[in-house]
Amino acid sequence: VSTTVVVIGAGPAGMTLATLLQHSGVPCVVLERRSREHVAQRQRAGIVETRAVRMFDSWGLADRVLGGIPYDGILEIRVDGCSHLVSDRDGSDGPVARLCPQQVLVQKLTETFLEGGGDLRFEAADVSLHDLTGDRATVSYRTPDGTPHALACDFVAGCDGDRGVSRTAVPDGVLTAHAFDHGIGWLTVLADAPPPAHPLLATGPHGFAAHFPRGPHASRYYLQCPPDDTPDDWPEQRVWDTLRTRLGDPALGSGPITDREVFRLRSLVHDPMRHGRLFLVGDAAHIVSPMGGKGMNLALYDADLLARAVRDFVRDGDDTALDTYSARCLRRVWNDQEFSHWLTRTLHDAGDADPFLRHLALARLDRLFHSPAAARAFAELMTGLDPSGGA
Ligand code: FAS
Repeated sequence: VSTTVVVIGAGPAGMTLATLLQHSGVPCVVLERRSREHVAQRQRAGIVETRAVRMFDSWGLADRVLGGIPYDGILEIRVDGCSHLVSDRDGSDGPVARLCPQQVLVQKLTETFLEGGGDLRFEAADVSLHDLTGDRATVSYRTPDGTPHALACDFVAGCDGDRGVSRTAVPDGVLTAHAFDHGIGWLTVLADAPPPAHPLLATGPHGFAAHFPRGPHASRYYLQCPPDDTPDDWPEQRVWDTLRTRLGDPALGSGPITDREVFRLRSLVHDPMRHGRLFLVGDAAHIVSPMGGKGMNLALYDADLLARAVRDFVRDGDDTALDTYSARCLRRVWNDQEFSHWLTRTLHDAGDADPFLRHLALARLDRLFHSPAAARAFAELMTGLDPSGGA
């Protein structure tokens, strides 16, 4: 059997790409390892940035695929208990960011794709890629009953995340991995607890904490912790006590904790994001610390570029955008890596770092809170509309 694009992975990258390809009349097949139920409940990101909202809007899909509520653009940064509000409003016209939980976006994209007759195959096992530099590529896999299948295609989109199979199909020495480990651990907690009025980042002598909305009755929290901690080191009472101390809010509401994991803040970029007929999209190509809220939004950016590039090739035989896909994605990836790195370093150094670094970080925040030019630059980075990241 053959198609134009085989999309591996049905997360934000895969389902955005598949829906945009479908919208462009380009045939594709999506192969997802897990079940629909499992993918639908995977809770991670919570903000679709302004640029991504306008991207869906430009495709005429925003109302169909974006749930949640408009984001008022206000971010609260609390330094040593003192609150400062910064805004992502940059004065540009058009729809604004949305507080749309990642699983809501993925569910709506999946519904839209399937309602449009899309070919999405869940529980596809042992996916493997072949002939990526030949005249046509082949993707083989097994259905749950063990039956082997093979799909011939013009392009393979590796949307299978950081631990997927597509990147491993690239011969050694082709990709360069640029990795950075901040040496910082975060405990991330999901709870059915009242969300904050605005996304909140807090830093001070007791360390970093954050509180984000994840729907009308849920919250995601982050707590800086030793990188080698495990969730067992953080029983419920310690979580709430530490959050109340670091957020400077003794009356912080609590609720049942529904997920808890510890991870190291790390960044990773694979270059190039293409090998022959394989195009890497989203986390399969890059990982960024959640601080800047850019991980999922970068996946949406890559998917938009690849959909337009494949459409240009299929419709007009023009492969220019395919040839420049990797360079254009990487320009934004590094721009967002730099923003996330800056924010991660600043908010952690302003807390319990060595005195000189702490003063540097406090000076950066002071500039952000008092200089209109610094606030505007920050707003552009928050919205994703900054021109330095590419169109
Ligand atoms: P995903 O990992 O989401 O999806 C990959 C898909 O491929 C999965 O469905 C997987 O099952 C499938 N797959 C894997 N291997 C396969 C195989 N061999 N065959 C077939 N299918 C396969 N980002 C933000 O922007 N803001 C945040 O606040 C934020 N918070 C986060 C919190 C946590 C705890 C984590 C872990 C991440 C967070 N992120 C955040 C980043 C995250 O949202 C990713 O950027 C986003 O999921 C990337 O989407 P995809 O590239 O589609 O990868």
